[in-house]
Amino acid sequence: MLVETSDHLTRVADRLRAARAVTAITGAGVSAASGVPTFRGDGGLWRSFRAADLATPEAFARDPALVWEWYDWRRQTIARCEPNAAHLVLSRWTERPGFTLITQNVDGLHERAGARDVLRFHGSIWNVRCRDACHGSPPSWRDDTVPYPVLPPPCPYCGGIIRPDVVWFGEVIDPRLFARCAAATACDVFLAVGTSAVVFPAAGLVHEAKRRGAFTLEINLERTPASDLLDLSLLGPVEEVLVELDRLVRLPSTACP
Ligand code: BV8
Repeated sequence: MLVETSDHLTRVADRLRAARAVTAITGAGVSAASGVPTFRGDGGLWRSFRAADLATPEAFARDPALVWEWYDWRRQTIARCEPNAAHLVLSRWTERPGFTLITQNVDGLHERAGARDVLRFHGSIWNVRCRDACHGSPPSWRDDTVPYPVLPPPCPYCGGIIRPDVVWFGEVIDPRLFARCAAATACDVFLAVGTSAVVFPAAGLVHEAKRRGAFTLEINLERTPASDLLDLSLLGPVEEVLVELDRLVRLPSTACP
């Protein structure tokens, strides 16, 4: 895999090395090697449900216990997972001035790998909030309880119930967060890493980066609806491709003087 794309990788490494601003958005493919089920791949099903059937306010209103069974199962699964090589490379890249890491993932593995200032586009499975935004409760708080003894978990402030502090389908992205992510599309290189590019508005960020003149590429196991738009599609396991890219970036430049 790496051999046939080595010239592409070298080109990308040269661009990354020379870039003033680099932005990456990650999806579930980055965490697949850690054992976290992706949304639309083989692991995308839970019992007979698709993620999109459960990750909605309507599903939660209809059956909060069922939705919490899914989230509690995911939290238990993720708690047993470790960051993989892709998370570690991206964590190192967040130390570089001008680098912005946006993730659609809610698993927290980028942060556990040490990444700084991760823009969590869809929130975190480890944060919760009162379903009713009760008077005594903060807007969101961290809760690492695994597994929950009772589902749905009660709100400690009002005795109602809590919900995962994630963005469900049909819910809007926090406008301030969205503005920071949109601003980060003004960059020299924009990477879409391990995402099927089907969920909007996250998938629209690469289109915006392209419109603003960034060199745009995806690193994925398969082509996506964004592939034809991008300057380059690197097909391969992201936990291998990013490691090789990182190695090349750290070599002296190969670009002609
Ligand atoms: C919004 C948090 C405005 C929850 C997630 C009708 C009504 C309402 C809205 C819509 C509608 N029609 C369309 C919409 C918009 C909707 C949308 O985009 N729907 C899609 C499905 C058509 N979006 C929204 O609703 C958004 N809000 O639009 O607000 C609005 C409001 C009201 C009405 C209209 C508009 C909010 C969307 C947020 C949903 N929440 N997550 C939770 O996680 O529990 S999305 C969920 O999908 C995850 O966050 C996930 O990250 C994200 C994207 O999926 P991917 O990460 O790409 O994962 P996937 O499995 O799909 O792909 C993985 C890829 O990796 C694959 O390509 C695979 O090949 C590859 N891969 C696997 N292993 C590897 C690999 N690649 C490399 N290496 C490997 N090892």
